[in-house]
Amino acid sequence: MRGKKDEVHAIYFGDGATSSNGFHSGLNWAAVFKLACVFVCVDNGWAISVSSSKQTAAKSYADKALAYGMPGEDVDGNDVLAVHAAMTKAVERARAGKGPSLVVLKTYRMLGHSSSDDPTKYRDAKELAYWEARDPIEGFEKKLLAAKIIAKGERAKIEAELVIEIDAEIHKQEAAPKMPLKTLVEDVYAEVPLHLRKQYNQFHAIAERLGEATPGDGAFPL
Ligand SMILES: Cc1ncc(C[n+]2csc(CCOP(=O)(O)OP(=O)(O)O)c2C)c(N)n1
Ligand SMILES: [Mg+2]
Repeated sequence: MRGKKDEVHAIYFGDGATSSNGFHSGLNWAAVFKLACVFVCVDNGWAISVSSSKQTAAKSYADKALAYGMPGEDVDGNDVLAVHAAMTKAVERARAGKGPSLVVLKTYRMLGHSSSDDPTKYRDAKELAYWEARDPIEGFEKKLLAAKIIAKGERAKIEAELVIEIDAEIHKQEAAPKMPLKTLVEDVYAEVPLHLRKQYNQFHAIAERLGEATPGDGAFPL
């Protein structure tokens, strides 16, 4: 609501998040107030070890949009152009003041949820092979080669250039000053509530003891 007139916000979340209260109240609120946003569910079929069949009885996560009065669309998340087309449509709708949409990108998570998760414990190797054959980058490269937009070997060159660009940004951010510790509790409420001020002050005492606090990180008055 505070955004500039042509500003549109995309909210990305996994299939697992669709069972949380925030998903339902967020979609409902955004639709009622016709907010300029696009909800993007990255549906990889698994929420850590919980499969989508245990997550929802709906045919698709996109069907949930109907209840909130917004369009919901299932998209092949491994097809770059299909994703671009669906997002363009949803962004234009939001920008025109017609309200939010839910875009569900069907894809797969090739690795675990995190480095401490072992997906071989709950997933079938056949499923992995099925998705391996549908790698979105391989597929897009094939399309670009067939359309003669890129030449053979050009992908490696693009990748090398991107690694250099990402590396430079990482070095820049690593050298940037640390964020003030207080931002841990200052980014949600207009005024930091008492329970967070108390928690922060305890945390700040520890940070000071460990030499991690800098001037300006000082405790809140209670
Ligand atoms: C509000 C909240 N509830 C529960 C959790 C615990 N939790 C962490 S990840 C996760 C599943 C997330 O599923 P998804 O977004 O589909 O992630 P993926 O396994 O695909 O990486 C859950 C329930 C959490 N982090 N926050
Ligand atoms: Mg998931």
